[in-house]
Amino acid sequence: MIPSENFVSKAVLEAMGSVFTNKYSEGYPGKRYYGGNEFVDKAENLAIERAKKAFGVPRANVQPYSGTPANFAVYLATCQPGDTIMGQALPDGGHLTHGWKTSFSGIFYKPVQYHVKADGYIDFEEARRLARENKPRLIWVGASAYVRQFPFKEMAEIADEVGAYLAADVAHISGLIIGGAHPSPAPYVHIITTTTHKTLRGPRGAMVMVTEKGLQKDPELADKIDKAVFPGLQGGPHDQTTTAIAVALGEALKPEFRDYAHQIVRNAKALADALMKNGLKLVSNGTENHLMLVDLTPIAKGHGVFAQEALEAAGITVNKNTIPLDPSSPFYPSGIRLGTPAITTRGMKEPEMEKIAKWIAEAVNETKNYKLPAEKAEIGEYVKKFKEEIKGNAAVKNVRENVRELCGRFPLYKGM
Ligand code: DSN
Repeated sequence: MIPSENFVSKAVLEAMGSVFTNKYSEGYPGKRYYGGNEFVDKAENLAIERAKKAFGVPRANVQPYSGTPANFAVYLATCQPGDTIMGQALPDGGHLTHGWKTSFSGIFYKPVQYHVKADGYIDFEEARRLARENKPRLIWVGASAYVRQFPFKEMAEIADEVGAYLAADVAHISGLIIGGAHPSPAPYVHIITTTTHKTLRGPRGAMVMVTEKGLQKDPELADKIDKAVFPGLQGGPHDQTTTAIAVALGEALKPEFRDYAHQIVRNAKALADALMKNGLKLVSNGTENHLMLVDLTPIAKGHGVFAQEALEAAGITVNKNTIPLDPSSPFYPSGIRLGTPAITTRGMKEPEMEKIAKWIAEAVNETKNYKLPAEKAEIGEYVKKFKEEIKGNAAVKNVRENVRELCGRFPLYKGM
C-alpha cells in the first residue's frame, strides 16, 4: 500500500524484458549516434506520441531514467547553477529534487521552500511572499505526500507574477490525470515531469513534457529539455523501458483506465473514512487523491517506525512518513503514508477498504505501549526488539491471516 508503487500489466513486463535491452541509441529518433535503431525509433516515437496525447502537450521527452534525472533536466534547461528556485519542503510532503538541502537541487541551486499549513493545504500566502521576496527562476508544484488536489492555477498566478518557470511534478498523480480523476496542469504550467511507474502503472522511468504555455514563454524550451536529458546528463536511453512506457501509455489511454483512475480515488476516500471511523487521525482529515497520511502523534511523536513494522508483520506494506509540522525527524517521522493504486490494480473496491482499515487500526493499536527512546543510541536496539515482539503478537498474526486470505481472492498475474 505504498502510494508510489503499483503492479504493471504482463504486456509492460514483457516489454521491459524484451530484446530492446540489448541496444545503444544515444540521440533521438532519426538522429542517433548508432546504427540499427529502426525499431527503437518506432518504439520511442510511439511513446512520445502517446505521451503528447495523454497529457495534451506539444512536446515530450521519454528518455529520463527516473524522476530525479527528469527533474535535473528541468534545472539544466531553465537555470544556471546558483539560481534561486522554489519548491514544497520535503518534510511537508515535497520532493528531494524540489530544493532539499541534501539533493543536487539544494546543493547547486539556491532553494527557497514553501510549506503546508496545519490543515494540510499549501500555504499560498507564504508561497506568494517568498516568490516576491526571492524572485525564483523556477518554481515547482507537486509533491510525494500531499493529500489534496494540486493547486496548479494558484501556483501559476504566483509564478507568472514573478516571471518564473513553473514545473509540475505529477509523478504521483499522472495516472489520475490521464484518467480524468485529477485536474491537469497542462493549461497552467510550462513543464510537466512524471515518473511512469506510479499511478500510471508503467515501468520504472520518467518523462519531461513541455506545454503550449511553456513554448510561448520560450520557443526553444523543449529543445533545451532534450539537450539537457542527452547529452546533458544521460547517455544511452533504456530502450526496453521506453518501449514499456509506450505500452503503459497505450493502456492508460484506453477507456477502462478511466474507471481504474476513478476507483483509485474512490478507494482512497473509502479507506480514509474507515481509518478515521476506526479511531486513527489523518492529516487534513481525508484525501482527494490516491494517498493519505496517518498522523500518529496521538500515540507518540516519531511513532511511524512502529506502525510500519507492525503492519509489515501483518502483511501490509506501508512507509513511515513525515507529517506537516512533524515534531520528530525524517528518519523517525510521526506518520505513515498509505495509498490505493496497487490494491485497486488487484481489483479491490470499497468493501475491501473497510476491512483493510479495520486491520490497519488493529495492528497499529498493538504498538501503543512502545515509544521511541529519547537517547538516539538506544533506538536501533529498541526497534530491533520491537520487531521481534510484534511478529509474535497474536492480534497482528490474526490480521496477517486475514490479509493472506484477502490477497488470495485478488491474485496477481493469474496463470503466469
Ligand atoms: N520515492 C517516491 C515516493 O515514494 O513518493 C518519490 O520519488
